Amino acid sequence: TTASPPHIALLPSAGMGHLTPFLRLASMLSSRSCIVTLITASPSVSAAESSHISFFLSQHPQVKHIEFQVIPSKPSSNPTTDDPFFLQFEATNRSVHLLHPSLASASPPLSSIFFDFAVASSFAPVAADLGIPNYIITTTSCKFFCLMAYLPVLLSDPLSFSSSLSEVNIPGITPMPLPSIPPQFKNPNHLFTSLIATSAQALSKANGILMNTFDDFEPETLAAINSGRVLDNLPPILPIGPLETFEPKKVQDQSYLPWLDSQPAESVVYVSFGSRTAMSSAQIRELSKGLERSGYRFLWVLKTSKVDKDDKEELKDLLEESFLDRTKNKGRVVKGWVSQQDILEHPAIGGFLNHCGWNSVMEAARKGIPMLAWPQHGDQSGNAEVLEKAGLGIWERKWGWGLEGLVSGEEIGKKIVELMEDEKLRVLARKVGENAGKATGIGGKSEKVLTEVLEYLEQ
Ligand code: BUP
Repeated sequence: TTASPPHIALLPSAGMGHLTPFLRLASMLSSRSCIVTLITASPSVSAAESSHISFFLSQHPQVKHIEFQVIPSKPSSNPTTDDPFFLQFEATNRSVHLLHPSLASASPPLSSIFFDFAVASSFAPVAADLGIPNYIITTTSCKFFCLMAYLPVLLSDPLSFSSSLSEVNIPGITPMPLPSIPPQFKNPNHLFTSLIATSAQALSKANGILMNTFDDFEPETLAAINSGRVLDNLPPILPIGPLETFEPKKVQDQSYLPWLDSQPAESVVYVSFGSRTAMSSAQIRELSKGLERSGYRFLWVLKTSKVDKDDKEELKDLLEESFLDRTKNKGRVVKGWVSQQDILEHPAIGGFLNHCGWNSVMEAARKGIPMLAWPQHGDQSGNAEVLEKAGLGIWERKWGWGLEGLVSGEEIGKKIVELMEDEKLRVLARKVGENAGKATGIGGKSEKVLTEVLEYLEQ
């Protein structure tokens, strides 16, 4: 008999950084004729998440959808954080057992379930009970993943994050400088820390860990973790990136695209800090000075709140009118959601000033766009290290965590000039783009890894 295509359920967790790779993978699986069920938590934290889920489903009518209500958390019950995304991780963990009946009765029966690292601890028992292979998806770099996987060991030694040490040692991989470690990791009771440490304990129970990265981008780290040097109880780490984007082009009102069309090739710096960074108004002003000082053309996507629904400020309240006036031929400042994919694909873009959210890094890698890394929080400094080492960009370490200090316009301006004028970097970044294309092309390493997983699930 011929094998029938597998039925795969996907369970993302909160935030666009987590949802995006799941939607992309869901689209890839669906186009490889898998039966796909997308499971989403309701209500979602941001407006971007709900609109992207609806849009994805409208583009993929063949994909089944299960929506489940999360049991909300009381912010006061977690004194360590008021981050709505972290609270949603926790709430999702408290709610995923509710999914058991609908998953057990899925038709055709599920062949496998792919779920986010952030819900691994509570969902692993459900997956085990269903008796089907299960895969954890992690939405960060392999390097930062190593740190998360090893976190329980680090937390068991009070000296691991001692400020007398300059770096954190994880067996098998290059040590991580202490300033690159998220500050919350020093507090084992912080919700972010305890969530990651608890999720890490579930890793050994999965059939594999799927990762949006590729072998040429993080060769040493992938080799170390897959040879058991980091931890000896992990399942195979499966690099399948950079994930293909499915978002059709030019679906929103993108008034900046005609402007980009009229700019010379590789002349524009694209500036974005992702969906969850609320930059201070003082830093926004310095950034505007830096962009103007650099003399380069720019497209700047500006956000002022952690959750998009709270973003009420208008450009004229954030930036001096005289700045907008002086730069009206040189740049565009945009509020709201943009299609980053369309922007990064545009020939006018020559550099990317970014927070190093891992999806953004992989999108820049696919296109070979040189980056100026300015990590803001979480995994982003770890990711910055990776992209710098891979030749995709530069990073000014002394800027520290973006959300903690203030970098002057003068420094920002200088660094932008450095980014845009570094011809060697441009060549290296282009090479990264070629390697990314090879990895996902027919017979490429990432493509083979995914094909093997799907063949295994077909049997
Ligand atoms: Br903002 C924004 N348009 O306006 P990251 C983001 N994106 O297409 P984050 C847009 O959302 P975490 C916008 O291309 C990427 O695929 C962007 O994910 C897209 O950063 C995704 O880059 C954002 O990983 O998440 O949102 O800060 O903190 O989880 O890394």
